[in-house]
Amino acid sequence: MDLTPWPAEFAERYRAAGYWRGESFSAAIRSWADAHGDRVAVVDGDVRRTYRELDARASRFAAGFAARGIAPGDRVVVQLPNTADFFDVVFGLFRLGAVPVFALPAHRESELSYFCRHAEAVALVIPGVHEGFDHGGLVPAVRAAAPSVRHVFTAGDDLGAEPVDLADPGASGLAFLQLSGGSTGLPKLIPRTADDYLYSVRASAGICGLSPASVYLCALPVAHNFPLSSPGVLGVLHAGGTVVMCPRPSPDVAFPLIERERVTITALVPPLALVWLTAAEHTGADLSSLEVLQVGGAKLTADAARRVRPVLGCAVQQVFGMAEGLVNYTRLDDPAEVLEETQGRPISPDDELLVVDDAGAPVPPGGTGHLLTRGPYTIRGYYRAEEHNATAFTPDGFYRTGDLVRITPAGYVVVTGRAKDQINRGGEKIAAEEVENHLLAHPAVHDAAVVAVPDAYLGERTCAFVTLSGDGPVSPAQLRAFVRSRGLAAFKVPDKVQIVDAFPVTGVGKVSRTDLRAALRAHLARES
Ligand code: J2J
Repeated sequence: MDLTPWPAEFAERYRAAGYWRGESFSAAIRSWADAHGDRVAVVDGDVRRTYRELDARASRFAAGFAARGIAPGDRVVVQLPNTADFFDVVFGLFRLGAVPVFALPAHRESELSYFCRHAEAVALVIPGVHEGFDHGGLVPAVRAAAPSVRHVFTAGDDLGAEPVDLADPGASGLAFLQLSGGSTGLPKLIPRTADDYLYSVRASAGICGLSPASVYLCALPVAHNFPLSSPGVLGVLHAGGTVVMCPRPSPDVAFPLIERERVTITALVPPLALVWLTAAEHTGADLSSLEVLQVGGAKLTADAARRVRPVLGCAVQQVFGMAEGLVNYTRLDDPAEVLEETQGRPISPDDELLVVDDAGAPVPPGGTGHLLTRGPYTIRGYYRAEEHNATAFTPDGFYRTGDLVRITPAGYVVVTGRAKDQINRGGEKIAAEEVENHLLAHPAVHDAAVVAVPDAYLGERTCAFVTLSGDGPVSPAQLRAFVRSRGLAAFKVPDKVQIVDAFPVTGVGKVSRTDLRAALRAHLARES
Protein backbone atom coordinates (compact mmCIF):
# COMPACT_ATOMS: atom_id res chain seq x y z
CA MET A 1 0.00 0.00 0.00
CA ASP A 2 1.22 3.52 -0.80
CA LEU A 3 -0.58 5.38 1.96
CA THR A 4 -2.16 3.56 4.91
CA PRO A 5 -5.25 5.65 5.67
CA TRP A 6 -6.20 6.83 9.12
CA PRO A 7 -9.44 5.11 10.19
CA ALA A 8 -12.49 7.21 9.27
CA GLU A 9 -13.33 8.18 12.86
CA PHE A 10 -9.81 9.54 13.39
CA ALA A 11 -9.83 11.44 10.10
CA GLU A 12 -13.17 12.99 11.01
CA ARG A 13 -11.88 13.99 14.42
CA TYR A 14 -8.73 15.58 12.96
CA ARG A 15 -10.79 17.51 10.41
CA ALA A 16 -13.33 18.64 12.99
CA ALA A 17 -10.51 19.87 15.24
CA GLY A 18 -9.21 22.01 12.37
CA TYR A 19 -5.92 20.13 12.07
CA TRP A 20 -6.64 18.86 8.58
CA ARG A 21 -7.81 21.73 6.43
CA GLY A 22 -8.02 20.22 2.97
CA GLU A 23 -5.30 22.56 1.74
CA SER A 24 -2.77 21.18 -0.76
CA PHE A 25 0.88 22.22 -0.77
CA SER A 26 0.22 24.04 -4.03
CA ALA A 27 -2.57 26.04 -2.40
CA ALA A 28 -0.44 26.70 0.69
CA ILE A 29 2.40 28.10 -1.44
CA ARG A 30 -0.11 30.36 -3.21
CA SER A 31 -1.61 31.52 0.09
CA TRP A 32 1.87 32.35 1.45
CA ALA A 33 2.45 34.50 -1.65
CA ASP A 34 -0.93 36.18 -1.23
CA ALA A 35 -0.19 36.96 2.40
CA HIS A 36 3.46 37.99 2.18
CA GLY A 37 3.94 38.90 -1.55
CA ASP A 38 6.99 41.16 -1.73
CA ARG A 39 8.71 40.10 1.44
CA VAL A 40 11.93 38.15 1.03
CA ALA A 41 11.16 34.44 1.40
CA VAL A 42 14.50 32.79 0.61
CA VAL A 43 18.10 34.02 0.65
CA ASP A 44 20.82 31.92 -0.99
CA GLY A 45 24.10 33.79 -1.31
CA ASP A 46 23.31 36.79 -3.51
CA VAL A 47 19.97 35.34 -4.60
CA ARG A 48 16.97 36.82 -2.80
CA ARG A 49 13.53 35.55 -3.76
CA THR A 50 10.25 37.07 -2.67
CA TYR A 51 7.17 35.05 -1.80
CA ARG A 52 5.60 36.04 -5.10
CA GLU A 53 8.68 34.89 -6.99
CA LEU A 54 8.71 31.53 -5.20
CA ASP A 55 5.09 31.00 -6.18
CA ALA A 56 5.65 32.07 -9.81
CA ARG A 57 8.70 29.84 -10.09
CA ALA A 58 6.71 26.89 -8.69
CA SER A 59 4.22 27.38 -11.52
CA ARG A 60 7.00 27.56 -14.12
CA PHE A 61 8.77 24.47 -12.81
CA ALA A 62 5.47 22.57 -12.60
CA ALA A 63 4.85 23.40 -16.25
CA GLY A 64 8.40 22.40 -17.14
CA PHE A 65 8.05 19.04 -15.41
CA ALA A 66 4.67 18.47 -17.07
CA ALA A 67 6.16 19.31 -20.49
CA ARG A 68 8.79 16.61 -19.89
CA GLY A 69 6.11 14.03 -19.32
CA ILE A 70 6.04 13.99 -15.53
CA ALA A 71 2.47 13.46 -14.35
CA PRO A 72 0.61 13.98 -11.08
CA GLY A 73 1.37 11.08 -8.76
CA ASP A 74 4.74 10.32 -10.37
CA ARG A 75 7.60 9.93 -7.89
CA VAL A 76 10.71 12.04 -8.35
CA VAL A 77 13.76 11.43 -6.16
CA VAL A 78 15.14 14.81 -5.15
CA GLN A 79 18.70 15.07 -3.86
CA LEU A 80 19.49 18.74 -3.44
CA PRO A 81 21.71 20.62 -1.03
CA ASN A 82 20.80 23.85 0.73
CA THR A 83 20.20 26.16 -2.21
CA ALA A 84 17.23 28.10 -3.59
CA ASP A 85 16.93 25.41 -6.30
CA PHE A 86 15.38 23.17 -3.69
CA PHE A 87 12.27 25.35 -3.58
CA ASP A 88 11.98 25.59 -7.37
CA VAL A 89 12.08 21.84 -7.76
CA VAL A 90 10.06 20.75 -4.73
CA PHE A 91 7.40 23.47 -4.99
CA GLY A 92 7.18 22.82 -8.74
CA LEU A 93 6.56 19.13 -8.08
CA PHE A 94 4.02 20.02 -5.38
CA ARG A 95 2.14 22.34 -7.75
CA LEU A 96 2.02 19.61 -10.36
CA GLY A 97 0.96 17.00 -7.82
CA ALA A 98 4.06 14.88 -8.44
CA VAL A 99 5.62 13.24 -5.38
CA PRO A 100 9.11 14.26 -4.24
CA VAL A 101 11.16 11.54 -2.52
CA PHE A 102 13.61 13.30 -0.22
CA ALA A 103 17.13 11.94 -0.50
CA LEU A 104 20.01 13.59 1.38
CA PRO A 105 23.14 14.99 -0.27
CA ALA A 106 25.21 12.37 1.57
CA HIS A 107 23.44 9.50 -0.19
CA ARG A 108 25.24 7.62 -2.94
CA GLU A 109 24.29 5.08 -5.60
CA SER A 110 23.32 2.42 -3.08
CA GLU A 111 20.65 4.58 -1.45
CA LEU A 112 19.59 6.48 -4.59
CA SER A 113 19.15 3.25 -6.56
CA TYR A 114 17.03 1.84 -3.80
CA PHE A 115 14.80 4.92 -3.50
CA CYS A 116 14.32 5.07 -7.27
CA ARG A 117 13.55 1.38 -7.50
CA HIS A 118 11.30 1.10 -4.50
CA ALA A 119 9.28 4.19 -5.39
CA GLU A 120 9.43 3.40 -9.13
CA ALA A 121 10.58 6.96 -9.65
CA VAL A 122 10.35 8.43 -13.14
CA ALA A 123 12.97 11.10 -12.49
CA LEU A 124 15.94 11.97 -10.31
CA VAL A 125 17.15 15.48 -9.48
CA ILE A 126 20.78 15.71 -8.36
CA PRO A 127 23.25 18.44 -7.51
CA GLY A 128 26.10 18.87 -9.97
CA VAL A 129 29.38 18.85 -8.10
CA HIS A 130 28.65 19.23 -4.40
CA GLU A 131 31.29 19.30 -1.66
CA GLY A 132 33.82 18.10 -4.21
CA PHE A 133 31.74 15.12 -5.27
CA ASP A 134 30.35 14.78 -8.80
CA HIS A 135 26.83 13.40 -8.39
CA GLY A 136 26.53 12.99 -12.14
CA GLY A 137 28.96 10.09 -11.84
CA LEU A 138 26.32 8.10 -9.95
CA VAL A 139 23.75 8.29 -12.71
CA PRO A 140 24.72 5.27 -14.85
CA ALA A 141 24.62 2.93 -11.83
CA VAL A 142 21.30 4.35 -10.63
CA ARG A 143 19.76 4.11 -14.09
CA ALA A 144 20.95 0.52 -14.45
CA ALA A 145 19.39 -0.38 -11.10
CA ALA A 146 16.17 1.56 -11.62
CA PRO A 147 14.89 1.37 -15.21
CA SER A 148 11.81 3.43 -14.29
CA VAL A 149 14.00 6.56 -14.21
CA ARG A 150 13.42 8.36 -17.53
CA HIS A 151 14.90 11.75 -16.63
CA VAL A 152 17.84 12.97 -14.64
CA PHE A 153 17.93 16.70 -13.92
CA THR A 154 20.80 18.64 -12.40
CA ALA A 155 20.40 21.54 -9.98
CA GLY A 156 20.58 24.81 -11.82
CA ASP A 157 19.09 23.36 -15.03
CA ASP A 158 16.50 25.79 -16.28
CA LEU A 159 13.50 23.52 -16.10
CA GLY A 160 10.93 26.30 -16.16
CA ALA A 161 8.27 26.72 -18.82
CA GLU A 162 5.33 29.03 -19.47
CA PRO A 163 2.79 28.21 -16.71
CA VAL A 164 -0.13 26.01 -17.65
CA ASP A 165 -3.45 25.31 -15.96
CA LEU A 166 -3.08 22.50 -13.45
CA ALA A 167 -5.66 20.82 -11.26
CA ASP A 168 -5.18 21.28 -7.52
CA PRO A 169 -3.46 18.11 -6.23
CA GLY A 170 -5.64 17.91 -3.12
CA ALA A 171 -4.62 17.45 0.49
CA SER A 172 -5.44 13.91 1.54
CA GLY A 173 -3.38 11.91 -0.93
CA LEU A 174 0.33 11.07 -0.96
CA ALA A 175 2.21 14.41 -1.15
CA PHE A 176 5.82 13.28 -0.67
CA LEU A 177 7.99 10.53 0.72
CA GLN A 178 10.28 11.27 3.64
CA LEU A 179 13.07 8.94 4.74
CA SER A 180 13.07 6.83 7.83
CA GLY A 181 16.25 6.39 9.85
CA GLY A 182 15.55 2.72 9.50
CA SER A 183 16.49 -0.25 11.63
CA THR A 184 16.26 -3.00 9.04
CA GLY A 185 18.18 -3.67 5.84
CA LEU A 186 16.93 -0.80 3.76
CA PRO A 187 15.58 2.58 4.86
CA LYS A 188 11.81 2.80 4.75
CA LEU A 189 9.90 5.48 2.88
CA ILE A 190 7.40 7.54 4.84
CA PRO A 191 4.25 8.67 3.05
CA ARG A 192 3.05 12.11 4.17
CA THR A 193 -0.03 14.06 3.14
CA ALA A 194 -0.50 17.83 2.90
CA ASP A 195 -3.28 17.58 5.49
CA ASP A 196 -1.10 16.00 8.15
CA TYR A 197 2.20 17.68 7.37
CA LEU A 198 0.90 21.23 7.04
CA TYR A 199 -0.83 20.83 10.39
CA SER A 200 2.48 19.96 12.03
CA VAL A 201 4.14 22.88 10.23
CA ARG A 202 1.53 25.48 11.29
CA ALA A 203 1.42 24.22 14.86
CA SER A 204 5.23 24.14 15.07
CA ALA A 205 5.48 27.71 13.77
CA GLY A 206 3.12 28.76 16.56
CA ILE A 207 5.00 26.87 19.28
CA CYS A 208 8.27 28.44 18.14
CA GLY A 209 6.78 31.94 18.01
CA LEU A 210 7.59 32.50 14.33
CA SER A 211 6.44 35.75 12.73
CA PRO A 212 7.28 37.83 9.65
CA ALA A 213 10.27 39.07 11.66
CA SER A 214 11.73 35.56 11.92
CA VAL A 215 14.91 34.82 9.99
CA TYR A 216 15.72 31.09 9.93
CA LEU A 217 19.15 29.77 9.08
CA CYS A 218 18.79 26.42 7.34
CA ALA A 219 22.06 24.80 8.39
CA LEU A 220 21.04 21.11 8.45
CA PRO A 221 20.28 19.41 5.11
CA VAL A 222 16.98 21.02 4.08
CA ALA A 223 15.26 17.80 3.00
CA HIS A 224 15.60 16.30 6.48
CA ASN A 225 12.34 16.40 8.41
CA PHE A 226 13.72 18.63 11.20
CA PRO A 227 14.84 21.65 9.12
CA LEU A 228 11.97 21.08 6.69
CA SER A 229 9.11 21.12 9.16
CA SER A 230 10.00 21.56 12.84
CA PRO A 231 9.14 24.40 12.13
CA GLY A 232 11.95 24.61 9.62
CA VAL A 233 11.80 26.27 6.25
CA LEU A 234 8.12 25.47 5.69
CA GLY A 235 7.17 26.86 9.11
CA VAL A 236 9.03 30.07 8.36
CA LEU A 237 7.34 30.45 4.97
CA HIS A 238 3.96 29.85 6.60
CA ALA A 239 4.76 32.63 9.10
CA GLY A 240 5.99 35.11 6.49
CA GLY A 241 9.61 35.11 7.69
CA THR A 242 12.83 34.68 5.75
CA VAL A 243 14.77 31.46 5.15
CA VAL A 244 18.54 31.81 4.79
CA MET A 245 20.08 28.79 3.07
CA CYS A 246 23.38 27.84 4.67
CA PRO A 247 25.55 25.67 2.40
CA ARG A 248 27.50 24.15 5.27
CA PRO A 249 26.79 24.17 9.02
CA SER A 250 30.35 24.94 10.15
CA PRO A 251 30.82 28.17 12.15
CA ASP A 252 33.07 29.73 9.49
CA VAL A 253 30.17 29.62 7.03
CA ALA A 254 27.19 29.95 9.39
CA PHE A 255 28.38 32.74 11.70
CA PRO A 256 28.99 35.35 8.95
CA LEU A 257 25.52 34.55 7.53
CA ILE A 258 23.92 35.00 10.95
CA GLU A 259 25.60 38.37 11.25
CA ARG A 260 24.80 39.51 7.71
CA GLU A 261 21.17 38.40 7.62
CA ARG A 262 20.38 39.03 11.30
CA VAL A 263 19.28 35.42 11.79
CA THR A 264 16.87 34.89 14.71
CA ILE A 265 16.46 31.10 14.83
CA THR A 266 18.27 28.01 13.62
CA ALA A 267 18.35 24.24 14.20
CA LEU A 268 21.30 21.94 14.83
CA VAL A 269 22.10 18.38 15.86
CA PRO A 270 23.97 18.08 19.21
CA PRO A 271 27.54 17.64 17.84
CA LEU A 272 27.16 20.79 15.75
CA ALA A 273 25.77 22.65 18.73
CA LEU A 274 28.95 21.70 20.61
CA VAL A 275 31.11 22.93 17.74
CA TRP A 276 29.20 26.22 17.65
CA LEU A 277 29.53 26.66 21.42
CA THR A 278 33.28 26.21 21.23
CA ALA A 279 33.64 28.46 18.20
CA ALA A 280 31.42 31.19 19.63
CA GLU A 281 33.73 31.57 22.60
CA HIS A 282 36.49 32.65 20.20
CA THR A 283 34.63 34.37 17.38
CA GLY A 284 34.46 38.00 16.51
CA ALA A 285 31.15 37.44 14.70
CA ASP A 286 28.12 39.27 16.01
CA LEU A 287 25.53 36.62 16.88
CA SER A 288 23.35 39.00 18.88
CA SER A 289 20.36 38.61 16.55
CA LEU A 290 19.97 34.93 17.52
CA GLU A 291 16.95 34.33 19.72
CA VAL A 292 16.49 30.55 19.61
CA LEU A 293 18.80 27.62 18.99
CA GLN A 294 16.85 24.44 18.40
CA VAL A 295 18.70 21.20 19.05
CA GLY A 296 17.39 17.77 18.13
CA GLY A 297 17.91 14.58 16.18
CA ALA A 298 19.86 13.04 19.05
CA LYS A 299 19.97 13.65 22.77
CA LEU A 300 21.50 16.90 23.96
CA THR A 301 23.24 16.66 27.30
CA ALA A 302 21.96 18.91 30.06
CA ASP A 303 25.46 20.38 30.32
CA ALA A 304 25.49 21.46 26.70
CA ALA A 305 21.96 22.83 27.00
CA ARG A 306 23.05 24.95 29.98
CA ARG A 307 25.89 26.52 27.98
CA VAL A 308 23.70 27.83 25.17
CA ARG A 309 22.37 30.99 26.85
CA PRO A 310 25.66 32.20 28.37
CA VAL A 311 27.74 31.45 25.26
CA LEU A 312 25.42 32.15 22.32
CA GLY A 313 23.15 34.63 24.09
CA CYS A 314 19.98 32.87 22.96
CA ALA A 315 17.41 30.40 24.26
CA VAL A 316 17.79 26.68 23.75
CA GLN A 317 14.88 24.59 22.53
CA GLN A 318 15.07 20.81 22.59
CA VAL A 319 13.29 19.02 19.77
CA PHE A 320 12.59 15.29 19.79
CA GLY A 321 10.99 14.37 16.51
CA MET A 322 10.81 11.72 13.85
CA ALA A 323 10.07 11.75 10.15
CA GLU A 324 7.22 9.29 10.83
CA GLY A 325 5.37 12.10 12.62
CA LEU A 326 5.44 12.91 16.33
CA VAL A 327 7.47 15.98 17.26
CA ASN A 328 8.06 17.24 20.81
CA TYR A 329 9.36 20.67 21.74
CA THR A 330 10.35 22.31 24.97
CA ARG A 331 8.35 25.54 25.07
CA LEU A 332 10.22 28.83 24.97
CA ASP A 333 8.92 29.87 28.41
CA ASP A 334 9.62 26.56 30.13
CA PRO A 335 11.66 26.67 33.35
CA ALA A 336 15.39 26.00 33.07
CA GLU A 337 15.26 22.42 34.31
CA VAL A 338 12.65 21.49 31.70
CA LEU A 339 14.66 23.16 28.92
CA GLU A 340 17.83 21.42 30.00
CA GLU A 341 16.64 18.01 31.08
CA THR A 342 13.72 17.05 28.87
CA GLN A 343 13.19 16.59 25.15
CA GLY A 344 9.92 18.50 25.18
CA ARG A 345 6.24 17.70 24.91
CA PRO A 346 4.13 16.88 21.86
CA ILE A 347 2.82 19.42 19.37
CA SER A 348 -0.80 18.37 19.53
CA PRO A 349 -3.37 17.72 22.23
CA ASP A 350 -4.36 14.78 20.01
CA ASP A 351 -0.91 13.21 19.97
CA GLU A 352 -1.30 9.97 21.92
CA LEU A 353 1.83 8.71 23.68
CA LEU A 354 2.00 5.32 25.38
CA VAL A 355 4.94 4.00 27.36
CA VAL A 356 4.93 0.20 27.48
CA ASP A 357 7.12 -2.63 28.75
CA ASP A 358 8.67 -5.39 26.62
CA ALA A 359 5.40 -7.30 26.69
CA GLY A 360 3.45 -4.28 25.49
CA ALA A 361 1.76 -3.52 28.82
CA PRO A 362 1.65 0.12 29.99
CA VAL A 363 4.28 0.95 32.61
CA PRO A 364 3.21 2.85 35.74
CA PRO A 365 3.16 6.66 35.33
CA GLY A 366 6.70 8.04 35.19
CA GLY A 367 8.20 4.63 34.42
CA THR A 368 10.61 3.97 31.58
CA GLY A 369 9.54 1.95 28.57
CA HIS A 370 9.00 1.81 24.82
CA LEU A 371 7.35 4.85 23.30
CA LEU A 372 4.35 4.16 21.07
CA THR A 373 2.48 6.99 19.40
CA ARG A 374 -0.36 7.87 17.08
CA GLY A 375 -1.92 11.17 16.18
CA PRO A 376 -2.96 13.67 13.53
CA TYR A 377 0.43 13.81 11.79
CA THR A 378 1.90 10.39 12.57
CA ILE A 379 1.76 7.84 9.76
CA ARG A 380 -0.19 4.58 10.04
CA GLY A 381 2.14 2.65 7.74
CA TYR A 382 5.30 2.90 5.64
CA TYR A 383 5.14 3.09 1.86
CA ARG A 384 4.90 -0.33 0.21
CA ALA A 385 6.12 -2.22 3.27
CA GLU A 386 3.27 -4.54 4.29
CA GLU A 387 5.45 -7.05 6.09
CA HIS A 388 7.43 -4.46 8.04
CA ASN A 389 4.25 -2.55 8.91
CA ALA A 390 2.84 -5.61 10.65
CA THR A 391 5.49 -5.20 13.37
CA ALA A 392 6.33 -1.48 13.14
CA PHE A 393 2.75 -0.57 14.14
CA THR A 394 0.44 -2.04 16.75
CA PRO A 395 -2.88 -3.49 15.59
CA ASP A 396 -4.59 -0.31 16.77
CA GLY A 397 -2.32 1.91 14.74
CA PHE A 398 0.35 3.09 17.18
CA TYR A 399 3.79 3.58 15.66
CA ARG A 400 6.52 1.78 17.60
CA THR A 401 9.17 4.50 17.76
CA GLY A 402 11.91 2.19 19.05
CA ASP A 403 12.80 4.89 21.59
CA LEU A 404 12.95 4.29 25.34
CA VAL A 405 11.48 7.17 27.29
CA ARG A 406 9.81 8.26 30.47
CA ILE A 407 7.22 10.98 30.74
CA THR A 408 7.36 13.55 33.54
CA PRO A 409 4.25 14.47 35.56
CA ALA A 410 4.01 17.65 33.44
CA GLY A 411 3.88 15.54 30.26
CA TYR A 412 7.44 16.13 29.04
CA VAL A 413 9.32 13.31 27.36
CA VAL A 414 12.78 12.30 28.54
CA VAL A 415 14.56 10.06 26.04
CA THR A 416 16.52 7.47 28.01
CA GLY A 417 17.67 5.07 25.31
CA ARG A 418 16.72 3.10 22.25
CA ALA A 419 15.48 -0.40 21.58
CA LYS A 420 15.72 -0.33 17.77
CA ASP A 421 18.72 -1.70 15.91
CA GLN A 422 19.89 1.70 14.86
CA ILE A 423 22.96 3.80 15.57
CA ASN A 424 22.38 7.51 16.08
CA ARG A 425 25.66 8.99 14.96
CA GLY A 426 25.27 12.61 15.97
CA GLY A 427 21.75 12.73 14.53
CA GLU A 428 22.59 10.69 11.44
CA LYS A 429 20.71 7.41 11.66
CA ILE A 430 22.32 4.15 10.63
CA ALA A 431 20.43 0.86 10.42
CA ALA A 432 22.74 -1.84 11.81
CA GLU A 433 21.45 -4.41 9.34
CA GLU A 434 22.08 -2.23 6.30
CA VAL A 435 25.78 -1.93 7.16
CA GLU A 436 26.02 -5.60 8.13
CA ASN A 437 24.67 -6.55 4.71
CA HIS A 438 27.43 -4.54 3.04
CA LEU A 439 30.06 -6.27 5.18
CA LEU A 440 28.57 -9.71 4.45
CA ALA A 441 29.10 -9.06 0.75
CA HIS A 442 32.85 -9.41 1.34
CA PRO A 443 34.00 -13.00 0.62
CA ALA A 444 36.24 -13.13 3.70
CA VAL A 445 33.43 -12.14 6.07
CA HIS A 446 31.52 -14.93 7.75
CA ASP A 447 29.28 -12.82 9.97
CA ALA A 448 28.97 -9.21 11.05
CA ALA A 449 27.18 -7.29 13.79
CA VAL A 450 27.16 -3.50 13.92
CA VAL A 451 26.59 -1.75 17.24
CA ALA A 452 26.80 1.72 18.72
CA VAL A 453 29.68 2.67 20.98
CA PRO A 454 29.56 5.82 23.11
CA ASP A 455 31.43 8.83 21.77
CA ALA A 456 32.02 12.09 23.62
CA TYR A 457 31.46 14.24 20.54
CA LEU A 458 29.01 12.31 18.32
CA GLY A 459 27.09 10.68 21.17
CA GLU A 460 27.53 7.38 19.38
CA ARG A 461 29.70 5.97 16.67
CA THR A 462 29.66 2.61 14.95
CA CYS A 463 31.66 -0.48 15.66
CA ALA A 464 31.37 -3.53 13.40
CA PHE A 465 32.25 -6.89 14.90
CA VAL A 466 33.23 -9.35 12.21
CA THR A 467 34.04 -13.04 12.12
CA LEU A 468 35.99 -14.33 9.14
CA SER A 469 35.19 -17.20 6.81
CA GLY A 470 38.80 -18.24 6.31
CA ASP A 471 38.82 -16.96 2.72
CA GLY A 472 42.10 -15.13 2.99
CA PRO A 473 43.38 -12.59 5.49
CA VAL A 474 41.70 -9.22 5.61
CA SER A 475 42.34 -6.22 7.85
CA PRO A 476 39.86 -3.88 9.53
CA ALA A 477 41.12 -1.07 7.29
CA GLN A 478 40.45 -3.17 4.20
CA LEU A 479 36.94 -3.95 5.39
CA ARG A 480 36.20 -0.28 5.98
CA ALA A 481 37.52 0.50 2.50
CA PHE A 482 35.37 -2.30 1.10
CA VAL A 483 32.20 -0.88 2.66
CA ARG A 484 33.15 2.58 1.41
CA SER A 485 33.57 1.19 -2.12
CA ARG A 486 30.00 -0.10 -2.10
CA GLY A 487 28.67 3.40 -2.81
CA LEU A 488 26.78 4.34 0.31
CA ALA A 489 26.63 7.47 2.44
CA ALA A 490 30.02 8.01 4.08
CA PHE A 491 28.52 8.32 7.57
CA LYS A 492 27.50 4.64 7.37
CA VAL A 493 31.06 3.35 6.94
CA PRO A 494 31.88 1.74 10.31
CA ASP A 495 34.08 3.97 12.45
CA LYS A 496 35.75 0.86 13.72
CA VAL A 497 35.92 -2.76 12.56
CA GLN A 498 36.89 -5.35 15.13
CA ILE A 499 37.69 -8.85 13.92
CA VAL A 500 36.84 -11.48 16.53
CA ASP A 501 37.23 -15.27 16.64
CA ALA A 502 33.63 -15.88 17.56
CA PHE A 503 30.54 -14.00 18.66
CA PRO A 504 29.28 -14.35 22.20
CA VAL A 505 26.77 -17.16 22.50
CA THR A 506 23.72 -16.47 24.60
CA GLY A 507 21.96 -19.63 25.69
CA VAL A 508 21.52 -22.59 23.41
CA GLY A 509 21.10 -22.58 19.67
CA LYS A 510 21.01 -19.75 17.17
CA VAL A 511 20.92 -16.26 18.65
CA SER A 512 18.83 -13.57 17.04
CA ARG A 513 20.70 -10.68 15.52
CA THR A 514 19.12 -8.32 18.02
CA ASP A 515 20.30 -10.49 20.93
CA LEU A 516 23.75 -10.69 19.40
CA ARG A 517 24.01 -6.92 19.12
CA ALA A 518 22.83 -6.61 22.72
CA ALA A 519 25.44 -9.13 23.88
CA LEU A 520 28.17 -7.22 22.04
CA ARG A 521 27.05 -3.93 23.56
CA ALA A 522 27.14 -5.55 27.00
CA HIS A 523 30.59 -6.93 26.25
CA LEU A 524 31.78 -3.43 25.25
CA ALA A 525 30.29 -1.91 28.39
CA ARG A 526 32.14 -4.43 30.57
CA GLU A 527 35.41 -3.68 28.77
CA SER A 528 35.21 0.10 29.20
C1 J2J B 1 17.01 11.94 21.52
N1 J2J B 1 16.76 11.27 20.38
C2 J2J B 1 16.24 11.95 19.35
C3 J2J B 1 16.24 14.00 20.66
C4 J2J B 1 15.38 12.62 17.48
C5 J2J B 1 12.64 17.13 14.55
C6 J2J B 1 13.76 16.74 15.27
C7 J2J B 1 14.40 15.54 14.98
C8 J2J B 1 13.94 14.71 13.96
C9 J2J B 1 14.66 13.44 13.67
C10 J2J B 1 12.81 15.11 13.24
C11 J2J B 1 15.94 13.33 19.44
N2 J2J B 1 16.76 13.26 21.67
N3 J2J B 1 16.02 15.31 20.84
O1 J2J B 1 12.30 14.36 12.25
O2 J2J B 1 11.08 16.68 12.81
C12 J2J B 1 16.04 10.20 17.57
C13 J2J B 1 14.97 9.22 18.06
C14 J2J B 1 13.93 9.32 16.96
C15 J2J B 1 14.79 9.44 15.73
C16 J2J B 1 14.10 10.06 14.54
C17 J2J B 1 12.16 16.32 13.53
N4 J2J B 1 15.42 13.71 18.26
N5 J2J B 1 15.87 11.56 18.11
O3 J2J B 1 15.73 13.19 14.20
O4 J2J B 1 13.49 10.58 11.56
O5 J2J B 1 15.54 7.95 18.11
O6 J2J B 1 14.02 12.59 12.83
O7 J2J B 1 13.09 8.18 16.90
O8 J2J B 1 15.87 11.46 11.53
O9 J2J B 1 15.88 10.27 16.16
O10 J2J B 1 15.02 10.35 13.54
P1 J2J B 1 14.60 11.21 12.27
